[in-house]
Amino acid sequence: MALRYNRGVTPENIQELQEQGYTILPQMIDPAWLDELRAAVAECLEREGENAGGEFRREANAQRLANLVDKGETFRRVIAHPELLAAVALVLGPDWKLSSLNYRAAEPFSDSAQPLHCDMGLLPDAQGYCVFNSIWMLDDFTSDNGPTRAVPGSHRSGALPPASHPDEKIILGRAGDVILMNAHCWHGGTANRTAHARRSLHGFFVRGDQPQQQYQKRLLRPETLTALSPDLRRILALDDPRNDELSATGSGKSGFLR
Ligand SMILES: O=C(O)CCC(=O)C(=O)O
Repeated sequence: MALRYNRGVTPENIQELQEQGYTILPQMIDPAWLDELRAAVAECLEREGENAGGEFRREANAQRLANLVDKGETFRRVIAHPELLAAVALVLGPDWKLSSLNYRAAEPFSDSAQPLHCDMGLLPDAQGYCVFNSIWMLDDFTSDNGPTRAVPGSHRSGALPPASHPDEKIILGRAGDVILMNAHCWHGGTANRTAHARRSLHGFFVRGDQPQQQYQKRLLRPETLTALSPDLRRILALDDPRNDELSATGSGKSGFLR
């Protein structure tokens, strides 16, 4: 496959996001950062063992880690990426915040029971779209290792999806690419038929009037909080009383995990 380099959010990306509901930004993660992210994920999985993902939910046939903002500067670079944030604002408008930063891998030789879903089970409302996700590929997404699937244009259907759909398409890419998605677009995981985990990070954002999936203010340790820049504090809605009210009781909602 020819090498492609990230050139920012192009007019084609914007058109795909608007019409299809998702687009790919190639090579947002450079090789050194990719190595760092993979190593940081491996370290968290090792350290957390069977508690991994416990700040949120566990999922059969998938490895999960939650609350990654608290687990290293290398992860925090994901949620502050300017091109990502430009795309978030394009879909959600000016009033947005991080909802959660998680890791998910389709386990080797596993079926995914993950149905098509809209994130947090939310539909657009009178104010427009309220959920946006980004899937950061830590491995190539190939036709047989559990790539993400999505139904193009479904973000405009105004409905929640059936578990699967004849028009669903798999989304392929190279390690380092990022899928930007209007998360009302029906999407989900697929089976991994290879011997290797298919790893990814999910940087998930919501409109300001929605609760965070993981209430960042409560989850971040004091030593993390003191290391945050003003921009990161804003991205995480740490100084936003409306977010405290919305998120303190914890939405903890998933589009499909109960
Ligand atoms: O990892 C994937 O391919 C998609 C997973 C997903 O949509 C989710 O966990 O909400």
